[in-house]
Amino acid sequence: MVISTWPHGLPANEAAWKILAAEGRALDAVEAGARVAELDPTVNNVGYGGLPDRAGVVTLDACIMDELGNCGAVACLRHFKNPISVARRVMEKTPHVMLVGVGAEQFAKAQGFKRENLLTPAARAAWKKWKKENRGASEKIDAHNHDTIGLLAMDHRGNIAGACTTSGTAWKYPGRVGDSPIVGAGLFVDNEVGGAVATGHGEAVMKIAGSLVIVEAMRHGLSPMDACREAVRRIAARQTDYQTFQVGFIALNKKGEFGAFSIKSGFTYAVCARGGNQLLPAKHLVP
Ligand code: SD4
Repeated sequence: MVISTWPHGLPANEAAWKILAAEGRALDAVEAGARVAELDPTVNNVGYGGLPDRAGVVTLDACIMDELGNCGAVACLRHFKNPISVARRVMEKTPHVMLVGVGAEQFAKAQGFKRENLLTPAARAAWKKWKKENRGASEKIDAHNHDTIGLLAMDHRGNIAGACTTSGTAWKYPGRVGDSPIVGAGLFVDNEVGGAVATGHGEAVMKIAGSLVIVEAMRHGLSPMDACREAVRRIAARQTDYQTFQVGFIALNKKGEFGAFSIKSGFTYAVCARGGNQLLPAKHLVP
């Protein structure tokens, strides 16, 4: 099975499912699913078509994790449409876990990835409008400005892998990196237990190492949904402004049970298994 964040999880799940149904590996499935959202210019918080930073530059963050506990990540990557695949190469072809900025771009180029312009006319127009309105600080991620994709898949061997990819918050400070490429924050997988992925206001997720909290809570017996609820509870307990932003988590355990929880209403996730592919609303803490 495969689960993923937001409505664009549906087409992503389809791509992942093709691999899972053919008895492929969970790692290949989550990469294929993430690439669908990255290449879709209408998904404006991921990959090509993502909204830029305050200087008008699109910078991407991604990480991927396999069933053996291997992981790879890129952060603040410009010019490459599929950061998830670059992250996988970091995992498979280097002794490192994460490459950032210019170094990550040089690595991507050396690995044969094509350098491209990521700023679509629509994203550029949105940036110009933001500049003109001079709204100042980066926007917090709320109901209307999100759509990072995170995926968790379990293959026919029962192995779990995960992927998370984003262009981060719109109008962020140049150089800002969120939770999505940080192993333990935006994504964590422990094949003994399960996996978790985060979406929403990344700073809030990083402060509690959100995905790790969820996997550890599942290790101690919580259901995927209760584990996601526990991570949201920690954010609400420690961050007094939690009602001003959105965070959503999804999780999958070794039994194939899944769940999600968010701070506010409006967070949906896509669940695909043999019976079909459907979008479900997550339970939430506040209306
Ligand atoms: C970030 N968590 O960079 C990401 C953004 C996101 O839906 O999830 N948007 O903070």
